[in-house]
Amino acid sequence: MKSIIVGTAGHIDHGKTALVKALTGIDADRLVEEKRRGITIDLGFAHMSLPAADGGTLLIGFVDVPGHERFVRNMLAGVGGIDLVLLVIAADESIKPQTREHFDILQLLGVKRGITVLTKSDAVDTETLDVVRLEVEEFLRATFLESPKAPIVAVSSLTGAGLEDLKRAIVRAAADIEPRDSTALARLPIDRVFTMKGFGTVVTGTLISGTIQREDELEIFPSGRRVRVRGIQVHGQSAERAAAGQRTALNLAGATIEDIARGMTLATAGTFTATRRVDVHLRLLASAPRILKDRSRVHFHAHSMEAIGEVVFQRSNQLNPQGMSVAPGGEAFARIRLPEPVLLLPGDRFILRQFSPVITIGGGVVLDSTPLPGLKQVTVDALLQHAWAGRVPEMLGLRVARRWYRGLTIAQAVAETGLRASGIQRHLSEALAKEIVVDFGDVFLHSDTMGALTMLIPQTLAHFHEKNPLVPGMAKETLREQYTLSPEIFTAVLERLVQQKKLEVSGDLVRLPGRGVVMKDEEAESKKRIEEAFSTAGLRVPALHEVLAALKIDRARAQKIVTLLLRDRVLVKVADELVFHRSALEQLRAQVAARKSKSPVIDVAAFKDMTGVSRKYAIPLLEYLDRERVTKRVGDSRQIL
Ligand SMILES: Nc1nc2c(ncn2[C@@H]2O[C@H](COP(=O)(O)OP(=O)(O)OP(=O)(O)O)[C@@H](O)[C@H]2O)c(=O)[nH]1
Ligand SMILES: [Mg+2]
Repeated sequence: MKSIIVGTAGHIDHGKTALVKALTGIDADRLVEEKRRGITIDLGFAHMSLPAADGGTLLIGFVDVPGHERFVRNMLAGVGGIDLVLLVIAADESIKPQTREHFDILQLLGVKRGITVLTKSDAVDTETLDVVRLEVEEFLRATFLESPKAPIVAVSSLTGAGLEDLKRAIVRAAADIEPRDSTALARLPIDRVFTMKGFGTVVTGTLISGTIQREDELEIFPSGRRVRVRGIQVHGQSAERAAAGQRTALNLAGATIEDIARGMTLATAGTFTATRRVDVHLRLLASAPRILKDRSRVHFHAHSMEAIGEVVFQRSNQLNPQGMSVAPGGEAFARIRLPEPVLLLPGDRFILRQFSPVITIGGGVVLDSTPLPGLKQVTVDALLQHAWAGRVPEMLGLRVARRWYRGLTIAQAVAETGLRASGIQRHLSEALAKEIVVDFGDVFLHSDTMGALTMLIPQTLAHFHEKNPLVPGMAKETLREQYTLSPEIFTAVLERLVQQKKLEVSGDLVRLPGRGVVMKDEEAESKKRIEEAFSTAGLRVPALHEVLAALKIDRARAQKIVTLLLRDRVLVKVADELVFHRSALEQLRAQVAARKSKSPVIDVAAFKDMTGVSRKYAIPLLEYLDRERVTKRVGDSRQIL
């Protein structure tokens, strides 16, 4: 069983709705106003099945669109998901303005297949029909609807003439239609929302990719609301699942009609993010009335959504070197800024309509719906070129490269491309084999980034050693934070650098090979002496400058050793030029604490008695104890805490 979506297109009153009814028996004009005025205002839907060319069944969902120029925006909301178009041209009127506009839209949307239907054949004589046929052939030359590749069929919905020919043509065309990818992540652009008695909220749309099953959890974009699929209908029949390429109605739990509107998208939950910026390739129709200037406001239509967007041309791309405008018939890479986030993915088509008066002026394809801020123009251009040329592995490689130190997670790659994780792996397999891209668990890092890191990290360490000659190494965490690396990538990069003997790791420290630890003999000796001088002195410490003066090494090196001892808290600075060994201060604390039970208060005289130090040392030591909250000053005495 194959499912396809057939859309109508063409000028007002040319017989689109009558044709759908003649084929399916269903009147797609469902609104009271449509019936009263005899015109289509909004999208209409119908369905039928035909025996397929291969003996199976062909399920056909019809999307009938309005021809009135005022309702082109409704036409646009429905035409996005179609596989085959019936371009309807009334034999008694031939080509009219919306024949052209709809046909432009079909080409801009990249619709690949179609049949031209000359309706109302009963209303004209054979000569007229032949003339119209010639006119139409001329109009369609060198397009996807060129005859005879795409047939032209004359019909009358009134008499039924030609309808069987048309059905045969549809079946033949359907055989060549590539089925949409039902294994991809699901996306359903919503074109209708309503409540149904006994069911609640129902949405409809053309499932453009993936499969939706009953009880699936889906996410509404852009709101992010999660809903559950209570029931599914495909072509008016209840079903367990809907697959890509089917007109789908879903009964949803978890949302009311106030939460949902045409233009929103239902998609696989927890996977995508909506965006306000899309990088695109756009084309301006040769018939566009004027040049499209940078920062023009336009009506932007994609799938069933529409918004007012701003076009900003990419500054330095080869397609429009001036970067400031595009002439009718021209093309360019551009960024579209949107007022509200929407869910769009690379490959999605869009239409641009002039801000005012509203006419179709162009369209194109989304190349990147997650442009990152602050990238160089060359990086942006390269990505757009690869995406535009359909070079998926290169495009993915650049997506990895532009994430620089942070790398690209598989989840991000899926969200950015709409590809499944397995597809990402497959497209990157060659780059991984050649180590152009390196894979750390769930994160991809580009070899350029790897190269930069393996060069820069040793430089950072060299700089560190130069500034801290007596420190054995740089703290790993400090180094990692400096490069904002994830723990996994950091560990892997360090491992690689260790293998290459570009650095050494010891405990929590990283250092250049042979650096940091080796203290020259004289320095090690001096360090020992300083420590000894203070540890043996207890609280009656010598003056620091005297200790240093007695050493063999010069003053600057001696001072560095003191800094190191202070950093490691072997020595503690209590006041300027007054340094104690840690053990002496610990003993003092114990002494003070032991005294508390006897007398909770101590004055300077008692302190001097207890410790045997002079007043010169007693005051700074007591102030130190106050700071350490061992004692608290009360008048001239201290309370022991
Ligand atoms: N004689 C004749 N009249 C037709 C035929 N098909 C449609 N009509 C008439 O043409 C008028 C318009 O037909 P519709 O099917 O509503 O036209 P449409 O293209 O759907 O119009 P919009 O949706 O408003 O763009 C109606 O009055 C139909 O009865 C046909 O094959 N022969
Ligand atoms: Mg109609």
